[in-house]
Amino acid sequence: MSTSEDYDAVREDIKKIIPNEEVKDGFGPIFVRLAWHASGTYDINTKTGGSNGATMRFHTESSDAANNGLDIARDALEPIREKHPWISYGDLWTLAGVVAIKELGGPTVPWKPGRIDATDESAAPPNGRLPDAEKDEQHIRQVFNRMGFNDREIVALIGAHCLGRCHKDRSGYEGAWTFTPTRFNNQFYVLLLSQNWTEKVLDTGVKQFKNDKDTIMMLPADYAFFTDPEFKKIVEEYAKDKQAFFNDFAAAFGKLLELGVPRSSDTETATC
Ligand code: CCH
Repeated sequence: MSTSEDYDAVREDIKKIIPNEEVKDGFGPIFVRLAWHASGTYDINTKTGGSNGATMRFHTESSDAANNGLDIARDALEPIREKHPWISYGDLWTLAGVVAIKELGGPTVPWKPGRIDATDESAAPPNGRLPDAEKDEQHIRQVFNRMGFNDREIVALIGAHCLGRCHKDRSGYEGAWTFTPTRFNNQFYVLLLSQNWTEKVLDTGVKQFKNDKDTIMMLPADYAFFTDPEFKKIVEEYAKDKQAFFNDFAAAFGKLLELGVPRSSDTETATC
């Protein structure tokens, strides 16, 4: 039985590899994306998908176009798994996201171990469950409602786009959302409201939004948080109140990582 000291040792090892001179933005942002994509396949109706099982180890899920580039995060974590072979991949990937948020200046996200790795591909959810960056607010609500999130939680979660960037060779999109892509803050909301966003078509034919100086970007799906009046109200609140964002983000991200994780009363108390 692993103790909380064992998990602390894993946390320390994750912290050590997050800053990396050779990797743009280090590994923090991509660890957050890995934790989210491992969890965001959950379907509340069929109770399938989610981080339990770590099914992104299998071809079906790793080859979903939405997961392009996440092999970089999984490979970076592999030496930590080799050093601590008792930890499940599901726990390691979600913990890496939580540690990254904290290391980059964000809130403490509640996290519990207990994910059990699936042994074969049959546990993997079908492709296409993650949100499509090209789409609008109707699609976003559909996808996040399927996971069990309401408007306020959806707006809080998208604030993670303060971190990292889009890579042309991974998603087809290009650029960072903020001027501080290695700091967890409420700049996604501040910039969404304060910059003048216009359409930009990349040479690949992909459409995104740029600010006047073309130094930062928004995806069409991000821009929907500006145009949808209900989303926008919450965006305005988080742009003004960083603490409200941090509190709501920590709760929503913690909930995301728990989706589909079996909990008995025993593991329920083994918080970490
Ligand atoms: Fe995201 N995200 N995301 N995202 N995402 C991308 C990158 C990151 C969408 C699309 C994209 C969330 C929600 C959405 C991160 C965290 C979260 C990319 C670029 C696309 C496209 C990938 C690339 O090219 O490398 C869409 C659409 C939605 C919802 O509608 C949520 C929720 C979270 C976490 C809570 C992070 C972090 C990144 C940066 C990764 C990096 O490598 O820098």
